[in-house]
Amino acid sequence: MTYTNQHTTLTGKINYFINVREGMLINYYKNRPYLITKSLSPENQESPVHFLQPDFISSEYVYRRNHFSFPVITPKNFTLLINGRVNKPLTFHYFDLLKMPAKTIEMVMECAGNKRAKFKPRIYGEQWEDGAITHGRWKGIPLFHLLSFTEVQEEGQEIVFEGFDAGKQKDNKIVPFARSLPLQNALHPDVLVAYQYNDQPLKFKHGFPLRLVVPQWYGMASVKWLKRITVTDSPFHGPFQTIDYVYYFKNKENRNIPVTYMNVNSIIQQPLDQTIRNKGNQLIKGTAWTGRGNITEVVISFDQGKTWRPTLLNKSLAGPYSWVTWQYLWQADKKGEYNIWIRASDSAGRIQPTKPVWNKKGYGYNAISEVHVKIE
Ligand SMILES: Nc1nc2c(c(=O)[nH]1)N[C@H]1C(S)=C(S)[C@@H](COP(=O)(O)O)O[C@H]1N2
Ligand SMILES: [Mo]
Repeated sequence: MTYTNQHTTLTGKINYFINVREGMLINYYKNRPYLITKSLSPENQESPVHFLQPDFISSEYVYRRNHFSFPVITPKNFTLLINGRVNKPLTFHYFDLLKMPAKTIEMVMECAGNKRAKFKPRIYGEQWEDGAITHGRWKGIPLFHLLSFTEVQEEGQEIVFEGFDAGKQKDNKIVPFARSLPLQNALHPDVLVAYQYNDQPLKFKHGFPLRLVVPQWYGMASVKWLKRITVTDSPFHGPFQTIDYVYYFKNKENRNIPVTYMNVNSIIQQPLDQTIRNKGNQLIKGTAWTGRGNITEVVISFDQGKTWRPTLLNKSLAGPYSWVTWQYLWQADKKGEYNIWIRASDSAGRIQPTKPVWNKKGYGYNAISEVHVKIE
């Protein structure tokens, strides 16, 4: 009897405890975004699009794109060597860089493979949906400023950026993650050796202590965990710009083009593909961005592109590399199923195409954005 009582009480207590605890956990996790895992080793995760609504995406929700496992960072990794075709090779220490005159830029960083999952026929590679993108505030030292100390020689043609991470190629050769920029691009005053994101030191997974940031280019140019910067007098042929990050266009010989600037693009963040249970006004909203000039127009269609109406652009983010948010108030008075299309244009005269430009490795997807909605 006593035993049963005790047992009942204990079970009750345990149940009570489990319920309370679960309740707390449910409350805690209920509205908490998670990254969507594509692979864990190397780590590749994207952000759910409806969590990309703030203008400055906090680090924990920023997509993660890695080619290798993470490097081990020790105090000796806090130095950055600049060598090659320079008059004075120099090693800069992280703490010296923090004291130099810095620049802050607001910009979009998007993976070249963002939206790859939408290509038909399907393409091998990480199946990114819409969330391999972030918008934030990076602070760092303009690269040209560091190069003014080392002095670039006349023969200098390209600048190679090497990260501390490395791994095996198909042929078993170990290569670091390294990419180059033509000298004239590298000297652009907004190309930064960055040490902060959204006013915080970079997070380890996003390149701490130092990463390059290259506005307007797809994310592969923004090399993380910077180890060495080398000025070369000949083109660099590393695998991340000869095998990967090249547009191989089908049926067009000799048309392999390096992946550089971002295409004009957009996402719809509200509504998603969903059923809406009350008719009436619906707010449709999202963002748009480009790697050339700025966004001039975002239009919406409910009839597969036969007619388009303007959306309202919010350009409160004034930065030349910022995304814009757009919105449209839709009077959804009739029940039914709808395809909502969104199409952005930029000042360089580019428009999101109706059909994506299929390429073998699946880069630069920017066809019209689309959601399917049912009004009940
Ligand atoms: N060292 C290093 N830098 C890198 C990469 C990498 O794998 N290693 N990936 C690149 C790619 S393809 C992208 S899209 C961005 C992703 O940056 P994030 O992981 O901080 O979002 O970093 C770039 N820089
Ligand atoms: Mo990327």
